Amino acid sequence: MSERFLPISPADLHVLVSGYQSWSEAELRPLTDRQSVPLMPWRHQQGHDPAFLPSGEAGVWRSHTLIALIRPDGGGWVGCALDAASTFTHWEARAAGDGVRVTCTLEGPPVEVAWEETPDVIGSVERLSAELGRRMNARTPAPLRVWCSWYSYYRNVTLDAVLENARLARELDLPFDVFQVDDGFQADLGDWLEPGAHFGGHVQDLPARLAELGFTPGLWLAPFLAAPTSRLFRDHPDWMLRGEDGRPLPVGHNWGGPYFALDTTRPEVLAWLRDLARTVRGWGFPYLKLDFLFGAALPGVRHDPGVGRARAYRNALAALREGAGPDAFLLGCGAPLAASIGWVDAMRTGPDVAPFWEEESRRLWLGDATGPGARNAVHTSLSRWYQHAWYQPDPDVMIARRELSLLGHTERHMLLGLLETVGGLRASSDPLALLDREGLDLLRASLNVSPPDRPRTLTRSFGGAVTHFTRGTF
Ligand code: 9PG
Repeated sequence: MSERFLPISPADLHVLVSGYQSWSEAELRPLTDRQSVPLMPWRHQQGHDPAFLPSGEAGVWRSHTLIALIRPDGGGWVGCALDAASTFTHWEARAAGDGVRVTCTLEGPPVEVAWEETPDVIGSVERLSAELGRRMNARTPAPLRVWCSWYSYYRNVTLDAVLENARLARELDLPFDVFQVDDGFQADLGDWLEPGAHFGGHVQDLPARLAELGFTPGLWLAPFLAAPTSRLFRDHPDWMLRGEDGRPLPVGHNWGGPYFALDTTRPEVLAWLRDLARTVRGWGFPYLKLDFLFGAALPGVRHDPGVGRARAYRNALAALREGAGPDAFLLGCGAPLAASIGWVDAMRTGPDVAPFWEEESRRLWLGDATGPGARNAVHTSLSRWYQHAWYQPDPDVMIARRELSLLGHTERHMLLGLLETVGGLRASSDPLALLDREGLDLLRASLNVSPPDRPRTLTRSFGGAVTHFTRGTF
């Protein structure tokens, strides 16, 4: 652990922090505020790093990989790990009397960490983040425009619904590159190769028909997870990450129950992952949305205790990349951020957008800003704008429709502002038949790829919702 003391009043500083994985909160806030930590323990595994949670005390801020402390004149201090391949870098800034104590703790072998005092914090954040991206051979291919089934069909997606939207997209000449099937096509969590009862066919039959329409076929997988009801779990209980009691460790709660994660220090698990990626690629899916990736990096008892969490995670990503091929487009989601650099092409940098602004009670009373909602997505993805040097950022979907949505005009335009600021992927789940003239115009505008910018476009016009960006001098 290393420590520095900054002789500056905590009341004069803002702090920029980034949570562990895609859905964890990232923000820029007055240092004297309180970083929230979810009351519900199961949210610690699914939304945070259970080994390095926010503390919940006023004036104490924790961040992964990078931290910045900003004075009112825009100068201040930036700390940034320069490697994340085997080591998680944990930062804490703590108000201590009339100064601030900053500590840096490494989980894993020693790595080079940059620490600088700078007259231009935002510039330094961007420079150090780019340095980390370079050292880890970041992949930043051209961003894609994706239709994804999740944010309107959810788990009720069918083969016909995907095809119908693809046909309509072609008819309307909408500039999508990829049509991606999300969660709902598979028999069970872990049983990816067998069709689910409600999908109305086998997902294997889609690629040829999508390609005929001129779209790249995309598929969602949560490759490191298994439901207790799955064949994968029944056939290979020994493949699961374990608790201290030697039993498979439940690592989260979704899909109506607990689920388990694969122990990726087992060579047979890595072989299975490689085969899985190779199989779906062989079906004709060169675009893969790889979700709930934190599953391979959780604390727990592994077959090979000599392999640390970050390494176990990266070996698993390497296996997927090897199976999918060097030219596959891999989008990470629910993923430890810096530890994914070099293996993924794109990364979700915030929680899910939803067709409503926010679930305020969950955020304010339960301390959980990792849940779905346009507000949480805007808040967190904007606070990670500098990560475009690590992968193509995916700030999640635009919601242009007015039906099946509670978002108002201003809120839809906030999402557009988010995309234009963060850059990266463009995506939509709107059932295209629901869009009127105005909806189609907004959708087209959102599919206009633009280079990443700094979060300043939203600052004054929408000050009420993202007030933290109206403070400071940048
Ligand atoms: C499919 C979805 C979509 C979506 C992903 C992910 O913390 N959580 O409980 C949590 C659950 C689901 C979730 C995000 C967070 O959504 O982000 O795009 O693919 O899975 O199930």
